[in-house]
Amino acid sequence: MNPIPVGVVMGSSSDWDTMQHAVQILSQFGVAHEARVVSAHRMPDDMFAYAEAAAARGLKAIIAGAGGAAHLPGMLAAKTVVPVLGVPVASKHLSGVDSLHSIVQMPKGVPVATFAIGPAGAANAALFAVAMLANHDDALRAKLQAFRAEQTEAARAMTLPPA
Ligand code: RP5
Repeated sequence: MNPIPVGVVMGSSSDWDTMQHAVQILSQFGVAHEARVVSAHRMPDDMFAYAEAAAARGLKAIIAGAGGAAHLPGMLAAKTVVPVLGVPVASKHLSGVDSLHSIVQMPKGVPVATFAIGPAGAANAALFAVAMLANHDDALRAKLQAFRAEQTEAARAMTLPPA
């Protein structure tokens, strides 16, 4: 069986509304993936185990979403050299600015590629993972180019209501 190239993890099932947008993109591009809850604070041993096994399991990218004190992406990155793509989930009280700062402000030497707060960030993290895999997969690159071309055509076809 081929290894799964992309893991999608999140701190809580409450992050799914946001993170499902990453999973939808991966499904759309036919990229095999797994999705699971791996909480940094509530199940830290599982988080370390996931990170420690990631490279040997064949994961090429980990998309990690979390909200509030969003330590999951950074702590995964601390334990694996598999690229971690961080998605700040919008939080109840601070609207995800807390999540963004928690994920983006990594110390020099342990990078997390950080995306926008919310669904756009989740979708873009998945598109970025697709682009990484497409470096070694011509068919996937063609799909990505077609996706971008469709987007361009959709934007060109946009009309505005009369003023
Ligand atoms: C974080 O705490 C999760 O990533 C989630 O965004 C946030 C709230 O979690 P729940 O209390 O909804 O489970 O760890």
